[in-house]
Amino acid sequence: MISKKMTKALNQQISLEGYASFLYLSMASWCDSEGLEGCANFMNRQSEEEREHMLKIFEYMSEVDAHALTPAIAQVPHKFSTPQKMFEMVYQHEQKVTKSIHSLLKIAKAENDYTTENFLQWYIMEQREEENLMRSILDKIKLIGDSPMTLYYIDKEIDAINDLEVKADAKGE
Ligand code: OFO
Repeated sequence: MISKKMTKALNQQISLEGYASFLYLSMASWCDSEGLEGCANFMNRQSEEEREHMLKIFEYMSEVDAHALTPAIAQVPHKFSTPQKMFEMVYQHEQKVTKSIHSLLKIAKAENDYTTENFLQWYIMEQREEENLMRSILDKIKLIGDSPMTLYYIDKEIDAINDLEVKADAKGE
């Protein structure tokens, strides 16, 4: 059994992961409406991943006899002006998620909650990878240039990155 404080904090994390899933789904839909198919594929996959991150916490809480709550999701934005602005928002959100995971770990350490500490290690690694991925995408967009003339190339690049991610997932990396 985990503490009340930890239960509350994990439920907040559920809400954050759920928000990310909806935000990325909204981004996928916007990309689609702009003809950016590669970016839409990438964001759809990210949205799915965030849902998995959320469900993983449900599963864990059930294992430790804590009550996981389905979150109320705040309205996410629907328009993102350019892929660069959109990925800047993604990167910022991932940084927020990382901070939140670190706060959870702090609570687990303070409470000698080794079980939750162990559970959170997966998220620490995941966030490191996610931040790195989003930063490298932003670097690429900056290199190519975010203008109507280069949108086609940006979209192709993001689609290629998505393919690599799908292949890595299939290999279990
Ligand atoms: Fe689950 O927040 Fe991104 O990875």
